Amino acid sequence: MPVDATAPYDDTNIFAQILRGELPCKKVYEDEFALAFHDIAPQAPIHILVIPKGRYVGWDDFAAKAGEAEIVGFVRAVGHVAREQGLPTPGYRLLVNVGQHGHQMVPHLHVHLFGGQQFHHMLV
Ligand code: DGP
Repeated sequence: MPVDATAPYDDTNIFAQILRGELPCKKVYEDEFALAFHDIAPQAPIHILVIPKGRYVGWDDFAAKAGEAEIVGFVRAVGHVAREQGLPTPGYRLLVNVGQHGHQMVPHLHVHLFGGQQFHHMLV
């Protein structure tokens, strides 16, 4: 079942457990604001999830409640990962699923970074 992105943060969610080091992940980058790791079920040759370290269910509470340093730090972390993966040229795709209609399955904000292939049209 997709999550309710307006629900209170649930500290037992799988990405919270990864952040606390209770579950493993294939980490590609970490800094003060973000952790990036390979998706467990990749949908493209490169499929990385970038998550903020703060307790945000989805895009909306992140945008509303995160501090400016957190927002800037998180956005820069996504860019850093893309550069580290060699993606700015030829390009890549970012995706954020939000709530039920967005089919968000994990209630901790995550940006999907897809690359390594030619994408043709929006995923729907
Ligand atoms: P979304 O539908 O946007 O909530 O995508 C959730 C993604 O999280 C999905 O692509 C699969 C991935 N995922 C779920 N559980 C785990 C896990 O335990 N480890 C990793 N690395 N990825 C996971």
